[in-house]
Amino acid sequence: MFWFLLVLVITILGLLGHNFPCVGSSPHRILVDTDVDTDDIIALLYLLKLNKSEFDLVGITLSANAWTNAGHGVNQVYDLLHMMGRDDIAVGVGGEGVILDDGTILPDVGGYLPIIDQGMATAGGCRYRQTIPKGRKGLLDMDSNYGFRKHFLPQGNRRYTPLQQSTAQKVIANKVLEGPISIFLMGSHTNLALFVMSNPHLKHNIQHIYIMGGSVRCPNPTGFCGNLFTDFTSNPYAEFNIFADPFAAYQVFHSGIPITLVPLDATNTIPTNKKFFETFEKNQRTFEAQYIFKSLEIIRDTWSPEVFYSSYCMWDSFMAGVAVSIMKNAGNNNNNNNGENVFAEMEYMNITIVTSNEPYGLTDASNPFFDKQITPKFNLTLGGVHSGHVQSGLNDPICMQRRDKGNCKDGYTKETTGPDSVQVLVATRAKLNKKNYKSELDREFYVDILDVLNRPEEAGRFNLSTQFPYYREERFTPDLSTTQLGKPVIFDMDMSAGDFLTLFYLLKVPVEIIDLKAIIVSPTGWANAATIDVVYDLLHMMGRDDIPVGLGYLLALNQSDPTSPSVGDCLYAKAIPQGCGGFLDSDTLYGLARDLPRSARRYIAETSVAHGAPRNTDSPELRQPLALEVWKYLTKSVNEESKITVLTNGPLTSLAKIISSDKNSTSLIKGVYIVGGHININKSDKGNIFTVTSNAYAEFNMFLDPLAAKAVLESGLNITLIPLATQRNLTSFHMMLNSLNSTVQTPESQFVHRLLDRLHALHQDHMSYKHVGMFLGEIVGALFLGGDHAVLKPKLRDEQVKVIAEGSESKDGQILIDKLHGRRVQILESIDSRGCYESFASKLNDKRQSAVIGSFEEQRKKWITSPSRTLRRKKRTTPPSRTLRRKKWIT
Ligand SMILES: *[C@@H]1O[C@H](CO)[C@@H](O)[C@H](O)[C@H]1NC(C)=O
Ligand SMILES: *[C@@H]1O[C@H](CO)[C@@H](O)[C@H](O)[C@H]1NC(C)=O
Ligand SMILES: *[C@@H]1O[C@H](CO)[C@@H](O)[C@H](O)[C@H]1NC(C)=O
Ligand SMILES: *[C@@H]1O[C@H](CO)[C@@H](O)[C@H](O)[C@H]1NC(C)=O
Ligand SMILES: *[C@@H]1O[C@H](CO)[C@@H](O)[C@H](O)[C@H]1NC(C)=O
Ligand SMILES: *[C@@H]1O[C@H](CO)[C@@H](O)[C@H](O)[C@H]1NC(C)=O
Ligand SMILES: *[C@@H]1O[C@H](CO)[C@@H](O)[C@H](O)[C@H]1NC(C)=O
Ligand SMILES: *[C@@H]1O[C@H](CO)[C@@H](O)[C@H](O)[C@H]1NC(C)=O
Ligand SMILES: *[C@@H]1O[C@H](CO)[C@@H](O)[C@H](O)[C@H]1NC(C)=O
Ligand SMILES: [Ca+2]
Ligand SMILES: [Ca+2]
Repeated sequence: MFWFLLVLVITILGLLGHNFPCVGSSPHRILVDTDVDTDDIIALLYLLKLNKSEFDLVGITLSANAWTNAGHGVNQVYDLLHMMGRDDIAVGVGGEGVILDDGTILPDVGGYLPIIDQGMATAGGCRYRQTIPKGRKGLLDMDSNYGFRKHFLPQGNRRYTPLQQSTAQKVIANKVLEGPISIFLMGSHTNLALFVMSNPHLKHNIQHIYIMGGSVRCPNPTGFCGNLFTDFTSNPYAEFNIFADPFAAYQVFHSGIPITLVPLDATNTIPTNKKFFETFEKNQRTFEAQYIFKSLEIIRDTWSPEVFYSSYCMWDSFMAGVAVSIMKNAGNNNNNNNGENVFAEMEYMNITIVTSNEPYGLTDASNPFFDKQITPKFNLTLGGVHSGHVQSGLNDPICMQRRDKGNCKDGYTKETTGPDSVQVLVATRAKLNKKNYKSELDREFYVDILDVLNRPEEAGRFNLSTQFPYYREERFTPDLSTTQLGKPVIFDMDMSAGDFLTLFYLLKVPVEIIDLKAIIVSPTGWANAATIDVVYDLLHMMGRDDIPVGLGYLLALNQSDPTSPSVGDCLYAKAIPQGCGGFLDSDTLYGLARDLPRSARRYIAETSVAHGAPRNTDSPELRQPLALEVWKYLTKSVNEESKITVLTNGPLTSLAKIISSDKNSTSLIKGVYIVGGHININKSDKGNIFTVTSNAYAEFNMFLDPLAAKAVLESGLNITLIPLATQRNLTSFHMMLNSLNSTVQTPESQFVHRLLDRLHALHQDHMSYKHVGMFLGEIVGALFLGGDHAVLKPKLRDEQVKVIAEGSESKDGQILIDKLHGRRVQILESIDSRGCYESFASKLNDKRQSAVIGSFEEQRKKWITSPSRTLRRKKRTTPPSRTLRRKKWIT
């Protein structure tokens, strides 16, 4: 009864709101769907600063199939909201739902993939996404907001937690059900399209959709209509937000819901020009203004300033301004059909979204809506606008028929008349500043945004360093001057869960046995590049801020584009799920990364002219070193006795690149321990690539970069392979947890215990986590390298092997025994699992070489307590057995 009444009340309220929008003076409710680029952050902060009784931002959902990686994006949004005192705003991302072959959309589809490629999993190709750089000026910079996010934003309690995170679909549904709402789209349209396609009965509650995206009337100042700067040669028409999922955009535009579009046509007329930038520099009276200005400053300094001033435009923020002004003018009568507003000239245009290229009705292998389908997916019409050739990638030959100009138009917001067009209100240019003669800023919106961001009302409460009264950045390094150091080792990791377990272990092996010289991260595996910050934090916790961390290559060999090397295909990387158990979880270390203390070291886009930047940034010395630079630096001091041992726990991309770019490198490497590879002994002995069913016998670390595996194998290096069969001896969460559960514990063993506990629970609870057991075996390489062989009882054999790397998805990464042409390697045939669990646990529980700062919680306490008191307490609790003495620098 209660529920019935509640539903009735909500329904009545909904109806009232819908039919009589003039009732009372309730605020305009807004939901933002964002890809968390810097300009989205500006737009979000702008909206959060508005008078809440006029504009109420009620929900934020993340569009995670283009310019942001879900785990990094969602935590950045949580931190932004915490700064603004708005922990109440619902945030949605991802979801594990699927779309069936017949077009049935099951609830909670994650939106990680464009609708055309969405099937039964969150793993999948990168047809459109491949135009986005994975590294600098791309996902790495968005995920970290150029490195400035970790430096500035406070940390609150909200964060991504596996299986507890609200999904985008749920948040949209809840907010739409609660009453009339306007939706602002600032990224791809996937989330909203999925919502309207599966909930047509709720459309009436969406009053209006405001969109930043598209490019209608050509050309823009670059000479092209679109902005696919990495892919003009195949598609000069599209703009990124629409291109990320043209079919979704089509669904949104043709949904019947009123639409206002702010395309590049308009945003090109409001760049972040020099005058605006300099005025902004002098006007940073709030934390949010500071955050935005400093972000823009790094962007300017890492781009060339001329390019920045002319082409870094106000995209999403301008849309937000125009939308809010239109809503304000509509007033309570909701009557502003011509979109009167103070910031932009508006015009009605009839447009459509191009989702496939003429001639239609041709089902080549490019179009999964029709290809191999008995009835086309979603009952689409054969011969209709969705049935032509769909751009398949950067070098799609069909898109490059004309010399030096591409002819594919996927994602083009094309002006057209006829039955397939929709009438849309379009912003054509930014209005000049007529009102405010005193201001030197020549656009109305320039004045407004600085005014809004600097308002004392609804201002941010703190940044990271003002959140805590005794905040300081420290660096911990051990004093090893009198220690006889052991074997020099480089650890090359892809930041999978098992690699973090491995790293903890390596740091616990006495430095007299293993001297961990450097870490190389290879972001061609289970985690995205920005996760390098988790590595920095772990090292900080363990008092090892002295260990250099080099960022490896972002694309597997032969995957990068010959003309735009920063982007490329994902033939192999597409095997990693985007959602649960995949990137989302690795990037956040299953939600636990934020429990590590925060290191002062971090990825940062800052750089200097000496390293190829157009100008020196504020702190060029903070620049993120690359894998090859770390390698060069280490090998300067290598001699015959101190040759380096390499342990790889991921794809071999970085190692292969190092070998090929430094011919002397092989003579400096003593041996390589490779965790990975599968040698099947019979048909039923399968590999572990569970997402690529056609390839039954490969193992991930080989498959993710087969050419690199081949290059390393054939390099003549002394290789020990720790294959899947041996790793698979370690699959018991129970035994591992039990061995760690001793009366003596260290902060690191507690952390590892929590991580394993969580993996174990997820493994039991949810289909999407069935594979996580395989991460346990990743520690075997380090154990073999640093552990006691009497306990581990390793058995080795020699074998001649080769790895398949032919560009064939169904065979690549498989290892074959070949007595004639194979390379001789040592294979770790078996290792005692009990010995492994015990060695691992006893090292982690060892009080020596233990954490210098146990957790973020401990760091937080230190930052809210006066330093003199902290020192007294520290003295009492420091165990005398610690061999690593601590040195601190306060920077
Ligand atoms: C916010 O808007 C309401 C209603 O229009 C008004 O009463 C109030 O004074 C405004 N607050 C501020 C700080 O402008
Ligand atoms: C945080 O805010 C304080 C006070 O405004 C400022 O001095 C400091 O520079 C800010 N921190 C950063 C990293 O910008
Ligand atoms: C758009 O189409 C409508 C009919 O669908 C037509 O009345 C109108 O004139 C068209 N507008 C433009 C700008 O072509
Ligand atoms: C496709 O059409 C058939 C028959 O008209 C209908 O039963 C089915 O629900 C439709 N499927 C979708 C996804 O619209
Ligand atoms: C790299 O890929 C291209 C096709 O994109 C192929 O022709 C070439 O053989 C590949 N190279 C290697 C070494 O596999
Ligand atoms: C390789 O070693 C040779 C001889 O030691 C040296 O002359 C040469 O400079 C080295 N090359 C590189 C790239 O370090
Ligand atoms: C390779 O390294 C192993 C120890 O890691 C050693 O026993 C073996 O002799 C080395 N092989 C060669 C050819 O150097
Ligand atoms: C750890 O040990 C304690 C006491 O010995 C026990 O209560 C607890 O259940 C154990 N936890 C696990 C995960 O085995
Ligand atoms: C697995 O571990 C057991 C001991 O727990 C050992 O007897 C066996 O040889 C190991 N097998 C492999 C393949 O490592
Ligand atoms: Ca955006
Ligand atoms: Ca790994």
